[in-house]
Amino acid sequence: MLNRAVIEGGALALLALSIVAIWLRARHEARPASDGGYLSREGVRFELGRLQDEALRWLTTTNHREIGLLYIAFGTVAALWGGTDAMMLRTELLTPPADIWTPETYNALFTTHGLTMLIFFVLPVFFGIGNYFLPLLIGADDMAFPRVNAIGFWLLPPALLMARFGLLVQIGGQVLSVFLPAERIAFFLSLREVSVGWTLYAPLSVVQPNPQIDLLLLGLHLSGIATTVGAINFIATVVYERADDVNWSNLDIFSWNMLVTSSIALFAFPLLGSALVMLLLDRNLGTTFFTTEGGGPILWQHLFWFWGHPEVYILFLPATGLMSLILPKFVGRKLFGYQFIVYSTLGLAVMSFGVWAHHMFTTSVDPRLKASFMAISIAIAVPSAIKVFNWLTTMWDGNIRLSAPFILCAGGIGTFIIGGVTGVFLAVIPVDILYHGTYYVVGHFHLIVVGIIPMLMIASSYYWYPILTGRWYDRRLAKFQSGLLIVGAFVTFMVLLVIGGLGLPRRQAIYPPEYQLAQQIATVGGYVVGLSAVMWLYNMLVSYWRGEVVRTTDPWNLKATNQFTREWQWFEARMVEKYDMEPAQPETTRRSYAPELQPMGLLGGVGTVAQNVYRNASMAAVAGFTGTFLMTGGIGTAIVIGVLDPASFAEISELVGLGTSQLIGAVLFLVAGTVVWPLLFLSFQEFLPGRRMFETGLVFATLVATGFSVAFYTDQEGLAFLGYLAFVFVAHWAYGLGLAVTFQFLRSRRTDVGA
Ligand code: HEM
Ligand SMILES: [Cu+2]
Repeated sequence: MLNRAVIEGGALALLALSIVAIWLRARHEARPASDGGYLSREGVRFELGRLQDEALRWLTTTNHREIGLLYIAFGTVAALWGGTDAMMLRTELLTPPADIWTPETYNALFTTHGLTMLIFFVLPVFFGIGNYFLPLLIGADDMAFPRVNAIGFWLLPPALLMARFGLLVQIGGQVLSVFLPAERIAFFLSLREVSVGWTLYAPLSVVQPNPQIDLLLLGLHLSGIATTVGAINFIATVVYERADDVNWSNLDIFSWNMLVTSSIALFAFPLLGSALVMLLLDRNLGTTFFTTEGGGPILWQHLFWFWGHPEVYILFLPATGLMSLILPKFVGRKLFGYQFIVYSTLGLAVMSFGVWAHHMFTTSVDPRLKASFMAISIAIAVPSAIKVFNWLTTMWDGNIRLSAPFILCAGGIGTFIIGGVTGVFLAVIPVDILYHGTYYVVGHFHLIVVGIIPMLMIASSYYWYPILTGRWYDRRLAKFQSGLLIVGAFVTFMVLLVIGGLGLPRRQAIYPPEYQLAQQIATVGGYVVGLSAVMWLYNMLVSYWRGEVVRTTDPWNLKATNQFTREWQWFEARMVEKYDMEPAQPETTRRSYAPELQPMGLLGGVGTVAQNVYRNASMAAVAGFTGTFLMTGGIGTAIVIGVLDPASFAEISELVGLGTSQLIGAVLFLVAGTVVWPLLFLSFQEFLPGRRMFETGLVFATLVATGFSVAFYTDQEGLAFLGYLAFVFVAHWAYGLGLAVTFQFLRSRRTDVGA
């Protein structure tokens, strides 16, 4: 067995040293010494003095951009620390027995890994990005309360140190043990890292004697205060500090998301704080909130998840905000469905408080209550899906620029779709009872927390690098790094979904040998993710000194598509003032893709769709009838030759609660084909530029057919299966083309009449 403190301390020290070395070297090469000689004594003193000044400046700053950078640096340190834990976890899993660390150490690793990443990495980085860019995006001079802002940040480092004091003490103990006999440093060997799991479930967290648990609770409490303080500041800034021309209907989506995330945090974190205090009291003063004879261990789970589920949306929403902000810039189209995205964000915020018990489906909570949590948990997928569809539609027919930020956006959407859909499965009680204790859950949430979340953080770091530093990052390295991150994340967590589906329990250092190959693949994937993170850091550090200098005020050529948003306008003004640059002039502009000059107001999008539906209802009915008629031929033939089982129609009527009747099912199917789908098709088609009806019809039909073929599948095999697929798709294509042709025809007649 290896000593955890030695390995982890050594790894972190090596990492820190390399960072310093790379930074110094890059800086040195950027500014060759004039004489190549040694610094004179005066020079040394001067350098020291400068260092002091710099340190003082960073310790006392209240400037929102500097505090933003501090947050980001802090979050990055936490990510490296939590990431080292993760690498150690995955290394242990290379072999079935617990042969590198003891099972106890393994438990400590996954506990601190989870807490460090969720609490000290994700939100601090998003608060950092928010601090830097939100005031620029809304035209504010600074955050509403600059000093409170600084306090909010400076509470975090002591919180992290407290939470991870166990490891620090152990590392200290290992260093001292070189000089001192073991009995003199007994204290240093007594604290251990917490090993009760990141969810701190009672009764284990109450009865385990390790005093580090108390320190951890205090550290988490402090971080909760820091978060609350920061959240209040964001809310006040967005509400009160907006420039005159920024209103609720043209507030950028990132600021919307920071506002909503902060609001969720404001309601959720006090609960965590109270729960932590109660646990502290139980541990130290003999209260019985969470003991069996008192409130019971389940009470802890309620309190914890009442914070815990909203917390996952707190972490996730800023990433979606960045996506909605960055993606349009790289496809040259304005964000599709601004209003829908805002509403879905607000919807998520409310709903996120009504689903917490889906983490408790295997406890003794009353089944009738569980059913309502199941319903809301399934429903919460709707606002998430709205976002995804809006992003996809934003990309539709766009002018895609294959640069690193775009690659990461695409990867983020991909990981989020799989992470989200697996969550919907888990929201179904019987499914969750099977998978709750398995790697499936680990796969589900990591596809989000190692998917869209870090991907969008990194995408924004590249996208805004010119603003941050006035230089370009290494663009080839960045593309490579983005690809690695996406591949690594998919390999690792898809494998975990599979072995979880096969039933392998999570949180175990030891596992049956037949899973070894899968675990090894996941570990290699994990290393790839780690490698890509280090590459990102290298790129950020070295490019700061050696990156190509940005020589235009519009580095992403955003003016060409009328997307030169406020933060870039700020950048331009600064470059003009500081370096006498000329404001960039685009060679061409494309108005059709530009954001509307006159925003429609928050209700505009909903109104447009409603109007659209109303105006086109009769046209939709005719086209729907034609399409459905054509489709019925294909489906009917499939039933007659026996490759499609008509019994599946009964499930439709069952689904809407009308009993198992094939006839009712078939009627509903036809009604949907005649009315619902054509209207949907029309409302979307209105928004698609170019209006290429036939392609749109085919794509639309293919999507519907895919859903149909999954829903109606009844174990056909071999030739029958092929026949089934062929008929389903051909029938739907006939439907899609029928819709498109009819629409085209009716439209042309309409304009004829008009002329
Ligand atoms: C489509 C929306 C989502 C649904 C329906 C959903 C559903 C679920 C369910 C039912 C569980 C409980 C599984 C179990 O423990 O048996 C779960 C676990 C989890 N989810 Fe999600 N989820 C969604 C989105 C997210 C997002 C966006 C995140 C992260 C930012 C996330 C992070 C987590 C985490 C961390 C856990 C595991 C907690 C643990 O350690 O037990 N989920 N999810
Ligand atoms: Cu949840």
